Amino acid sequence: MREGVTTKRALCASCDIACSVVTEIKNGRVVRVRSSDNPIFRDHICMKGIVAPKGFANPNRILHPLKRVGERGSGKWEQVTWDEAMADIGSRLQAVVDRYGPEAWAVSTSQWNTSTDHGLGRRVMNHVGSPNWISGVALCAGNTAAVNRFTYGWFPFGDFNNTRCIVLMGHNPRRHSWTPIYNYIRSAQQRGAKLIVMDPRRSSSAERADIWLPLKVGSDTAMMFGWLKVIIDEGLYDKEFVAEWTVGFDELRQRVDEYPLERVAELTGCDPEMIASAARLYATHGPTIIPWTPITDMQRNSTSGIRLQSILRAICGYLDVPGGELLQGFNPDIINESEIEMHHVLPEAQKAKQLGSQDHPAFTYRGQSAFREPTRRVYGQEYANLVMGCHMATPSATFQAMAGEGPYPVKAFFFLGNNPLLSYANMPMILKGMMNQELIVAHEQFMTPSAQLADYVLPADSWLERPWLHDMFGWMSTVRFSEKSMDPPGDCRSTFQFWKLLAGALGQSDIVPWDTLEDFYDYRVARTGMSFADLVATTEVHFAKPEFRKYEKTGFATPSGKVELKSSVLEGLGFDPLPYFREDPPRDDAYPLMMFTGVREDGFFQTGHRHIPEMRARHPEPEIYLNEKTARTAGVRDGEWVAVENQLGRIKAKLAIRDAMPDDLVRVPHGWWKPEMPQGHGQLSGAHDYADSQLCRDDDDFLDREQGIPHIKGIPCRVVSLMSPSGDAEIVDASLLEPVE
Ligand SMILES: Nc1nc2c(c(=O)[nH]1)N[C@H]1C(S)=C(S)[C@@H](COP(=O)(O)OP(=O)(O)OC[C@H]3O[C@@H](n4cnc5c(=O)[nH]c(N)nc54)[C@H](O)[C@@H]3O)O[C@H]1N2
Ligand SMILES: Nc1nc2c(c(=O)[nH]1)N[C@H]1C(S)=C(S)[C@@H](COP(=O)(O)OP(=O)(O)OC[C@H]3O[C@@H](n4cnc5c(=O)[nH]c(N)nc54)[C@H](O)[C@@H]3O)O[C@H]1N2
Ligand code: SF4
Ligand SMILES: [Mo]
Repeated sequence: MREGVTTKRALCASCDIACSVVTEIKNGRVVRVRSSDNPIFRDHICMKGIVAPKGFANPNRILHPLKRVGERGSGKWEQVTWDEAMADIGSRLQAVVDRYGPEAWAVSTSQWNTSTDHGLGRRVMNHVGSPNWISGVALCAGNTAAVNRFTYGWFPFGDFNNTRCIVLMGHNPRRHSWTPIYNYIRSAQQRGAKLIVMDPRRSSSAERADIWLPLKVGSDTAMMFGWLKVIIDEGLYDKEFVAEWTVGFDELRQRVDEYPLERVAELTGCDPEMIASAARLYATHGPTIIPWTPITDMQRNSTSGIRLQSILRAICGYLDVPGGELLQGFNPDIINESEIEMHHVLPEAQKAKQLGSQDHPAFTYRGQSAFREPTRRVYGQEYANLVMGCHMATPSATFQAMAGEGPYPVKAFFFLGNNPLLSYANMPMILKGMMNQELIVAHEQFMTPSAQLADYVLPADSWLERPWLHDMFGWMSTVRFSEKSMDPPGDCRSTFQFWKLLAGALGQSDIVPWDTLEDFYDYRVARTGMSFADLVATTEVHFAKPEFRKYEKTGFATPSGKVELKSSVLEGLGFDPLPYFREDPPRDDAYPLMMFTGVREDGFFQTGHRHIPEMRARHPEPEIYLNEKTARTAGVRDGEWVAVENQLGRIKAKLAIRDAMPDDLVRVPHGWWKPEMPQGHGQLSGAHDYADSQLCRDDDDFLDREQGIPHIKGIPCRVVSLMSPSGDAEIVDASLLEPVE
């Protein structure tokens, strides 16, 4: 160890996968982040984790509370204290609640960025009386968790260590993208496990796959119907499990019969023989896992797609078996976040007002209420807010209400660790909604385009600067611990402190009665008989005792206690109880190409990290991908600036020719803005030029019916040349590092 350097064990929260890392500290500051010494976690680290000390020490970091002094979005701020800010925020929020009702307050967060929220935001909202909480998890894992419950009551996590086959539906973990999952897949393959990949693009996972199905963008749900057709027709499912533990098999079979392989081949553009081989491999080479994929979280057929994944897992006998899909339940030794949220205090009449719940109820209180009783029966409590996704308002409906388009006004909007303008669909509507607010509060580390529109921007701490008790989003029953490595700079404070201060400012200090985050953690871990300080110092992971086929004792947490292939809950909500496939709406000749947003960039997490020179060097500009033939037809050339346009909006990007792209498909990068560009309404640091949310539609043809989430994997568009370059400043030397993909 170098002189004067001490170390701490931490969990990286620079993305949402929480790698175990070691921080090296000198003179009270973290100088290096490296991979954990524990062999279980070694090599779970990526460039974003490594660059964290530099990223958080960047001069752009917001260090003090800022209060807007000019017009909204004028970029004029004055520095205030937390006390001054919170007193004013408390009274202005109270005024909104008094005038319009508590439902006029909406909050948007994402779990990982605000890792010390722990359900306290919901707890405060539930006491105030607002159901209108939204999150990026509506497009990413939270919604999958909610939809998985329809079939078997919980959200399984794949047993990567023992599985014999892995199916990636679009999902493409890489060395610098969800590194632990990438490492698990690589080591499973080294053990001999098979890999099946569905991806329209020849991704790096597709290249390593035993079977690659190059399906049409957005057609995953049709593909799974094809698999089921083969598996059911050829009798490759677990007949005993189906007979004993499922309901609705005959109806499912009838629905599946509507999808003969020729039809599936047409809908997906894949060879029927290949579809059949993949299905046979899935069913016969088990236990197989279909790890959660965000790709089916963001499609028109998302609910059916996620349901079909659940159905495949169940009928092939992979639920809760070693090497299969583990239904872990809560860790019994800690107070879980669903308990902290206290959903029972929010009156039913307020729950019923949750935005979006009438038209698209799947993950709202209304859609999930049928699971309260079964969840109590199996998991011992009524509310299981897995991955925070099981009691959300619908984002699009929330922004419409904010914009004054009914059903009632929303007039105060808070966002924590979230960049709403860029992180949902239909940025024009989000912008309209934000400009129509009486109070906007942001808890942020950086002046994002969204924060630029706030009344208050409150400075957030980072994962280096706080301890963390990570309960794996309530999804798995492991609990992990992170030490605080250094003090936060300036006036930066944790999300825990944010909610504590807000509860105080609303005159309701008793809602968050703990003085410090550590006190709160002591309360949460009391059942272990240890303090948080002891646990964090001695324990890397706290496991619940592993048990398999727990359903044999408890049944499944569905109304029937069985796996519901035909969902009684969806039927009760007035939806088709069986999965189905909605085809693309008729095309407009003016938009001959299809786009998707995604292919995550190594150096950034979502909309963040654009301020870090080392990361920007890898991706100085937003890039769209086309193959050579499509570029030629569109009349655009490699390296030139182009516009991508559709009925909703337009973005600019540089064109990169990639032969891994299929014909007529455009990859649009997610979440682009440039911190170095002018702030404020008008430019929003380049968000108006580059943000993909301007192309992500949320009209009915582009919304999943049950959940109301947008279809961002397959949007018609066109690509046109921009004759004059945008004049954007060159950022840094792009040759510093070679791109990986
Ligand atoms: N470095 C880095 N790592 C990250 C992130 C980051 O921002 N940066 N973000 C993290 C987060 S929050 C997430 S959700 C994940 C996302 O990570 P992934 O799930 O890997 O998602 P993407 O990289 O967007 O795209 C994966 C693949 O989906 C394919 N694809 C596009 N449309 C479709 C479709 O309709 N069907 C199918 N089957 N495939 C399709 C694309 O061609 C691409 O190869 O990455 C995580 N990891
Ligand atoms: N249009 C469109 N929308 C999408 C997607 C898409 O591809 N296209 N992808 C979806 C996916 S997969 C996801 S995961 C979501 C993600 O949605 P978000 O969670 O909103 O995404 P981020 O870009 O990570 O925004 C997080 C903000 O949190 C700040 N932050 C980071 N750490 C902390 C912290 O410790 N405390 C606080 N208070 N703030 C912090 C960062 O500076 C950043 O500005 O977006 C979804 N939305
Ligand atoms: S993959 Fe990278 S950014 Fe994500 S937790 Fe691990 S080290 Fe941090
Ligand atoms: Mo995500």
